[in-house]
Amino acid sequence: MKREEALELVQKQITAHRYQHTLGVMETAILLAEKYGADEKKAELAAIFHDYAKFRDKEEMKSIIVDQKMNPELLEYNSELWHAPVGAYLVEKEAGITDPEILDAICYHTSGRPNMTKLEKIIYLADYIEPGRHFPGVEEVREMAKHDLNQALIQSMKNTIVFLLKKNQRIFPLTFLTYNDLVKKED
Ligand code: DGI
Ligand code: FE
Ligand code: FE
Repeated sequence: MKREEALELVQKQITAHRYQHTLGVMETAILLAEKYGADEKKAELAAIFHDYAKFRDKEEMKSIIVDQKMNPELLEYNSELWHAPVGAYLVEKEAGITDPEILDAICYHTSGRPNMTKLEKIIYLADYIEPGRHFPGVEEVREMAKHDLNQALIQSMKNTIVFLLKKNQRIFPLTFLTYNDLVKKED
């Protein structure tokens, strides 16, 4: 699918602010793919569609999680986590994207997962460091991303976990599993 067609489909689903974020993730993901040797076209499409389901009704997302037999544990955690796996499902169903690498990058863009592919890492990181992001610690991760994809990813996950802890939010187990997997590989 061409960039313009994908952007048009996504623009109908999300707010103007989220669309600007999406453009930032797209640019960043392409740069990271170029730098770290991943498929730039797949990075572009995964980035464009990564937040496709961000504004879907919670009840609709819940039904999809149940009906499609996704991890039921999702329902016990923050509904902010749902748009990633639900997005992967809807992007296939509604936008006709069938490439499993792209769909997995969308599915795991919020939690990550153990044994992430390069494309999955790139989408996770691009989502975190795109130019429109301004939270504490993001500049450090941007610097790391210039040299080491895994170190940058570990730092962004650390920041996210600490951020959630400070808000007294529970951490989705897959987030911890991802973090542990990445750190283990750096030993
Ligand atoms: O959709 P975005 O805002 O671009 O970013 P995202 O998909 O990475 O994250 C969406 C939200 O999910 C964000 O507010 C943080 C939250 N989140 C990420 N990991 C976890 C989490 N929430 C819980 N409870 N547990 C997690 O492990
Ligand atoms: Fe997201
Ligand atoms: Fe995002």
